[in-house]
Amino acid sequence: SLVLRLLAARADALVERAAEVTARPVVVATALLRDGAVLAAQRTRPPELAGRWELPGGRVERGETESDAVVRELREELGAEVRATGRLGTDLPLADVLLRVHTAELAPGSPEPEPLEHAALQWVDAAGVPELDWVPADRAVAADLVALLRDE
Ligand code: 523
Repeated sequence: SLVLRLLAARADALVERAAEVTARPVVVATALLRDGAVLAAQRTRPPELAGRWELPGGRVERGETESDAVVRELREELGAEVRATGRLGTDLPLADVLLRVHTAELAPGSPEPEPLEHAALQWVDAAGVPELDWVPADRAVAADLVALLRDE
């Protein structure tokens, strides 16, 4: 009957909405690559991560693709213009988010990256990657990062 079909459609909409609400938000981390090196950024917060190094990035906002988030976060955090070029490694489940690593390159004419929201920045080559004090989640992609840098 019409009533049943309307109820079924309403139920489908509710299930879809529930999936949206319970899905873990995605945080993108960006391996910004140049001349066989990756840009590492030193966190200032929270206290347990401060001083340790990460691939810059942040939470994907509603209505934004992951590539959009990479471009926006690096503009906000580094004052740089980048292009997202691909993915690296597997998704890393953190406490309440999913960390997904993207690769990127500086756009032609981009300003040089600056630590607008980090304590410091450094370009790290394949030999330097394993030596750095990465935040725990980023440490998990170090081997993939080394392989990528060696291929470049
Ligand atoms: N990480 C992480 N590695 C990494 C990034 C960019 C983020 O382990 N390379 C973690 C740290 C936080 C969470 O992901 O637990 C959110 O990252 P954050 O704080 O850099 O992103 P924001 O500022 O967009 O998100 P909120 O602080 O949650 O607002």
